[in-house]
Amino acid sequence: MASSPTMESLILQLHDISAVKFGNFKLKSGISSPIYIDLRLIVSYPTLLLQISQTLISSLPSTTSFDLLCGVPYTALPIATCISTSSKIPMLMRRKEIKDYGTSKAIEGSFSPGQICLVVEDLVTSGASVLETAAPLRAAGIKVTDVVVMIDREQGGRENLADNGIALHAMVKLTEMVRILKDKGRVSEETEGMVFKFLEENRKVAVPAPAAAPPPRFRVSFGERAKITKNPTGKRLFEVMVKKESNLCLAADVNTASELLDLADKVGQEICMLKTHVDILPDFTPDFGSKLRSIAERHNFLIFEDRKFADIGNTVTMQYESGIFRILDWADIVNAHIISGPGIVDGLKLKGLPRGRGLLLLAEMSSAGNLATGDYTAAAVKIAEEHSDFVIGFISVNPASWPGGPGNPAFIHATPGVQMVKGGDALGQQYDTPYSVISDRGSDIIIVGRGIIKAVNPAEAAREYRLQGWDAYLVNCK
Ligand code: 5BU
Repeated sequence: MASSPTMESLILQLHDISAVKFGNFKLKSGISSPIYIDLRLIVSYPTLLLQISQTLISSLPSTTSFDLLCGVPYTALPIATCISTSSKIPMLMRRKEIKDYGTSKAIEGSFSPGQICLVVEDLVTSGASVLETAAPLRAAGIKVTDVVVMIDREQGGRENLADNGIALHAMVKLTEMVRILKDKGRVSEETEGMVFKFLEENRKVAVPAPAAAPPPRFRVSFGERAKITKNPTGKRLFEVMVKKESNLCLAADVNTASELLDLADKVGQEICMLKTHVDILPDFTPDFGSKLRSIAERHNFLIFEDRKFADIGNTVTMQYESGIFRILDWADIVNAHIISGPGIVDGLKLKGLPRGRGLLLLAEMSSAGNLATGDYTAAAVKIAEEHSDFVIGFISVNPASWPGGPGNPAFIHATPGVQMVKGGDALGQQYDTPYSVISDRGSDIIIVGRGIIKAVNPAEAAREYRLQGWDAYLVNCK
């Protein structure tokens, strides 16, 4: 791409002040890099700082609109300040040291919820630090849709940010910058080759996502879907979602029953559903169910025991109703594999339907290498249609990619494997973002466990997930 002279001169100046260096550098991650970029230095060169700020803002498409600016601390703060003073657009500051932004003031400056804030950053690699700044802004009700950055390292940041509903606008891409330096005789062709090779080898290989299906043109609102759902629990779930503006289910995988009850009370107002694995609680007592139900009533959420029944019909009737856990007594919703065939649904329905309970079928799973795909998923849909009085929907991962898309709007889709940034754990779990799960992949409910439980302030984290999940729902809503 041909670059403007201004851009060239900026890049040459960055090289002059050693903000961009070539050699052999050991990065924080331990790997050796042939290029090192340190943009903190620009504060010592006010003319350059000002020029960069002006070029940055002019690299935004004219259609980008915003009311506020916020620099990612610390390097981008002076850049954002320059843009703000010259454009007269007010600035906000995010306090870097505050992680649990619920209890302390995380955002400095004045704003009103609903305003749009442009994030300003110096260098984007994975996009994680931009997301760290976007999170408290969004939690405060500010809209974040665009980020402008000096240098895009082209290592997955653009994609990660897009997955979170943020468009990346870069003044220059790293490869373009190196090419300019080579063309101007600042680096040899060999060095350029080494940098390109390094970038190629360290390009964050995103888990090849199933081809992202185009966003559904529109979705029938949850309120409308409540009206067409036959099962009373399915109906109630849609109604609760509308009332609380929440499509967040907490996966309450904590160590004890008492911790679970405590957590349920803390995050109860943010969620439409709480998911349990009751067999991991060492202090389970027969009154657990009634205690959890009274919290659920107080905060108006449903209880989903993620029991994943898998046996023949006759056995699951007993597993559902009896034993130590007596799941039927307290869980509004349970789920089942269909590996054993439709008899499992008949068995669970026999006990569940008279009590008004609902069932989710496992049509897909979030873990790497799982076998719930293709024909298996299609079989789950068929069984659900045959039992739409009891089956309320599916555990799904990417319903937009199914042959019939998310399909019958009476069915609800709930998706586990959700965190703020794509990734996974060491045991095969795969994470996608709330925005991608709901808006791109056509699901309805995000199921979040460790993203909330391990947060410093789970209630605030839950609020953040709720807002993101709900915003993503509204994107395609009629
Ligand atoms: P996490 O901490 O957000 O990774 O927790 C995910 C929860 O969802 C956890 O309770 C799992 O048992 C559950 N889960 C899942 O991760 N993937 C699946 O396909 C199904 C359930 Br089904």
